[in-house]
Amino acid sequence: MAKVDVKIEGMYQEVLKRNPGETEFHQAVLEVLECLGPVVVKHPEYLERKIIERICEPERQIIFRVPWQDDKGIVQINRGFRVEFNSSLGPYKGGLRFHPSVYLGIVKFLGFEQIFKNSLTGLPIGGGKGGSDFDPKGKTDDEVMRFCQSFMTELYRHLGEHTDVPAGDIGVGGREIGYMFGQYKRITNRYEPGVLTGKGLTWGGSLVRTEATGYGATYFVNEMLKARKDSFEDKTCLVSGSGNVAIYTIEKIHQLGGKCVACSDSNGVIYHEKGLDLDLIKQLKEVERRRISDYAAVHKDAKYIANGNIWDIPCQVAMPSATQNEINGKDAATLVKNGCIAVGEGANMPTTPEGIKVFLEAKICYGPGKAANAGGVATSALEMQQNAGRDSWSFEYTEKKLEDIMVNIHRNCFETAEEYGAPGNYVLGANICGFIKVANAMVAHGLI
Ligand code: NDP
Ligand code: 2IT
Repeated sequence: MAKVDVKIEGMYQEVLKRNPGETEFHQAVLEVLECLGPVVVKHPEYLERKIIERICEPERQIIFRVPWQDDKGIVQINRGFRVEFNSSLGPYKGGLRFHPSVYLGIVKFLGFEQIFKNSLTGLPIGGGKGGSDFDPKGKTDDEVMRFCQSFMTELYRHLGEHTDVPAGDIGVGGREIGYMFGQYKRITNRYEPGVLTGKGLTWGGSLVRTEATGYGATYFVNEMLKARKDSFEDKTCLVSGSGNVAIYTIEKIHQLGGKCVACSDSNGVIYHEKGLDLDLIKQLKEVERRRISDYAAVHKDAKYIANGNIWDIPCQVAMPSATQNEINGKDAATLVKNGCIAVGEGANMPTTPEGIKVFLEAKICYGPGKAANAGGVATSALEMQQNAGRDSWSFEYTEKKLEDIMVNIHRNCFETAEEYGAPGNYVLGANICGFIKVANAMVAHGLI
């Protein structure tokens, strides 16, 4: 990737100094800043108004104590976060992640990426992210409920349909959103569906929101393939993870004629050469909350590889859908060597900078997360639209809107990359296209 422009290099050094130890945040910032050299040449007003420095500094960061009691009555303390990063294009919007690895650096990388992702959707949403170092694994429903209630008891005062609208991310799905919505309603005495997205279908949720991130990422890869006169037909695919995003990525790949042969979790990989049995995965993961290793007990011809590396399996399309930095330089080189022609990121920042370099140099189709996985938050914005209009749309209508949004994001990234002299470079296209819209709004709003 291009070397950071001299003026911008100073800004990056300042980010390092102001945010010590937040390595994931540094990584996310550098990837964007490396693309902005040619942009500030065309737009000197961004330098004059210090748009880049302002964009790197969250508008507001909230860190709070979350006390709760486990089933044995023992007091537990977690830390909660909400980083309200940028509200130039709309209310802060972005998910909540519950995972033991969560700390400020993770929440800030996610919040920073969310600004540009949300801009790319074309919908009126700003960027934010939150979460906790709470680990939902091994907890009972009651424990999860008590944690969510305590978390919302602090967070509610910062939310509102015109202020900040959280949703799910790793470790936060329909169950957690339900408990948080209930507590919000109880504390405020207001039935305000527009305050959270990813809600249940009978209490303000939108059809297609569950499927949206995976479906959207697959549509994005489909567009990249189409741009090269190719398709998913008969392609062997890998999807890492086995959570919400992974499941609906596999589903859409199968609908579009591809064959997904492997998925994973943090313990291991399932490889099923004849194609994954998605009904079984849904039953294991969505209904029974079990581990992916249990798949092999049902399908004797499938192989469970404990601590395996999914990227060692030969494929033509890879869709990382688990977590950050899950594809390093070596994994990327293995994928390319084994004949991979397209990578679409369902997860946020799943490829390290070294891995990205390998994909770009090999000139394969590489769709970065902030473009490829934007279908989730886009459908959240559609949920907000339905809530505001006290309406609910059909599955077909909503899915068509999602598909149109993904086609548009692909086209905008593709055309921006061409305009800036880097055809086929969706990293550059996504970062520049996402940035310019936010930057122009910030210029228009004055120095705030
Ligand atoms: P889920 O909690 O439903 O699933 C997460 C999956 O990733 C699980 O299989 C989990 O395995 C695996 N995983 C999580 N953390 C790690 C880790 N540190 N190492 C290895 N595997 C890990 O989350 P989602 O499917 O919602 O999210 C997946 C990714 O997609 C995340 O990067 C998220 O930020 C991104 N994303 C999600 C959106 C959404 O709408 N949900 C929207 C856009 C992006 P295990 O069970 O073993 O932990
Ligand atoms: O990373 C993401 O875009 C999400 N976790 C979804 C955010 C949302 O508000 O739907």
